[in-house]
Amino acid sequence: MPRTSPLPKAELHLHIEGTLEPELAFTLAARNGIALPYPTTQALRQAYSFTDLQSFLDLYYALMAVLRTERDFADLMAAYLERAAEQGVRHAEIFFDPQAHTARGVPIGTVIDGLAGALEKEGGRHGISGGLIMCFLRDEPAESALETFEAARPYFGVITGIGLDSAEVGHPPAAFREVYERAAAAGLRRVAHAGEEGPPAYVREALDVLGVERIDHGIRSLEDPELVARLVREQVPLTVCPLSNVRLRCVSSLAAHPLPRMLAEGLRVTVNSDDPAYFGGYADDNFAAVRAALPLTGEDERTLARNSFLAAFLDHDEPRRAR
Ligand code: ES4
Ligand code: ZN
Repeated sequence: MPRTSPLPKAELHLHIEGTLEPELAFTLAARNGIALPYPTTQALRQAYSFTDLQSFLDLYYALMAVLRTERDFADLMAAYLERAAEQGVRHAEIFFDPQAHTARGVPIGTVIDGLAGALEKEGGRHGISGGLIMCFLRDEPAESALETFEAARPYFGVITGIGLDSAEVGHPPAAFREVYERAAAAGLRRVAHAGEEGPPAYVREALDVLGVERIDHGIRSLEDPELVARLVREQVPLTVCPLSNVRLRCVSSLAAHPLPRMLAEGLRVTVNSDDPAYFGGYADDNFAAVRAALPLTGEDERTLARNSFLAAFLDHDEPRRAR
């Protein structure tokens, strides 16, 4: 029997800039008087054929040029929350890349005010609670991350945590120790991308040097049985993104995705959408894709949805504030 409404879930691995659909990109480009190097939304979509993480990142950063004003960031967030609500998302911890905007001359306050304002207002309207996770670009110097962290300090009241993203291989986590220490001291939660394209050693380093509470992706952890045993023992959440892994060729096909093995190992795995405008789907689209391609039971799907709430930075001991 077809499911009429999607399973309630938390989205824990979503880059807000990765929700920029071609139609909105063209709207914002026109509004800001920016020329895009593609004649139509269709032509832009046709460019979404990636060979690895870097080939995606090149387009992802280039298209951000259309995001300039507080209203642009608010519109981006509002459009995402509308899609998320349709997909059964009840809680979303949303990444953003401040350096990708400040490097273009957009003040960090413009970015955060736009995103946080819309998350509060539109999230409330859709019944979605959420938070913002400020990510640092690991292919930029650690000093830049520290400067960005300090520039964001006045906004820590609307920031849940910090993360680490962008090109992974050749950029191990340890260089960012200082900013993670400052984040912990400031009471911010800590996550990092690791084991997407990079080796299991980066996952260990993120845990041991950065003190992260979740690993984003983490699929390459499976190459290291001792690491798997530790992740199971400590129930470290792994925010896995199946459609992303296939589109960026970290995994050869959905049918070959290690998600069933990860569940069987007892890892606290969740299913997420990463950059849904680029990779072919939002949260429930990822659930539907793995349901169609992999031998998952209904109980597995409920485990994945339950894990998303257990892995969220919700205060499990406190009653949730009613909206
Ligand atoms: C990203 Cl898929 C992925 N990996 C690393 N960094 C990213 N930033 C946006 N999407
Ligand atoms: Zn990601």
